[in-house]
Amino acid sequence: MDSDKINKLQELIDTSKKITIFTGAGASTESGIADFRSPKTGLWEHVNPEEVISIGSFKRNPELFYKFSVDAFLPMFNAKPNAIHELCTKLEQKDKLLGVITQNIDMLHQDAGTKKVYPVHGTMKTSTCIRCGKRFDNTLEIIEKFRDGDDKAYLCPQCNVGFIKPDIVFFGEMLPEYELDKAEFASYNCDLFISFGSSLTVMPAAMMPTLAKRNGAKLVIINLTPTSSDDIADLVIHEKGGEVVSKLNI
Ligand code: CNA
Repeated sequence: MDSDKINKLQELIDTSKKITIFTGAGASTESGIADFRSPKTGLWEHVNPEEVISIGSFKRNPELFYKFSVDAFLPMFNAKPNAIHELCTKLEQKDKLLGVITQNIDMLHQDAGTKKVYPVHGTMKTSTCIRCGKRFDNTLEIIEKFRDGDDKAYLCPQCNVGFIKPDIVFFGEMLPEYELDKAEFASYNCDLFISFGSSLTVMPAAMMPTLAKRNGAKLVIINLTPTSSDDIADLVIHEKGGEVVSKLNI
């Protein structure tokens, strides 16, 4: 690992007062959760999530989504936070964290104890009936029941006709307004913006680093592979995020 880059990152963190961290699926791979786009292990190697995780397809055929969920999302429920999630909590305790914007739906930031987390793509932990709006706090149980052969596990027990959908943003749905507002505020008002493990292709990921940069923040991108925002960053590190964090002194 390039020690000059680590030293520069350390200095940027030490001299910044309002840090915004952005995390994508690559921030959770070191917790054992596959991302979408990594070659071989990425979930897009086998299916096209834009089809399986689309609201139109879910309304027609929820089974497709639940079949995908057994492999793709069940591992999330046993995962533990890693060094990246812990870094966010430490920065918050030192009063240096403006917020964590996350595309992740695994709740690992909240599990690590960070409070100012804006999950712009929602969470897998809870679900809602798309017909009558009944809330469920047991997505894990529903997916497990489906895995174990109950092929109507996703049918709402309250209205008996609606499908139970995890509270994540599907392709074709709007992003949650409150989280998006907070995420934009945290991007506009930070003095340092660090992105961990995102290909920065999906909205709003593609836009947040630019917002931060435009308002004078320093921009750091830590991602195994090149991203679409590397060219505007002050520091780019193509390494595993958790390994980078383990070299820091926070
Ligand atoms: P992505 O498009 O899958 O990209 C992830 C990026 O992370 C890739 O460019 C990888 O090279 C990189 N990467 C993988 N491992 C590491 C690592 N250890 N350190 C640094 N970089 C790494 O993921 P995005 O978040 O950009 O895409 C957005 C989707 C994926 C969102 O809608 C998420 O909700 C969705 N997703 C979330 C999870 C989760 O909650 N953990 C898992 C899978 C997919």
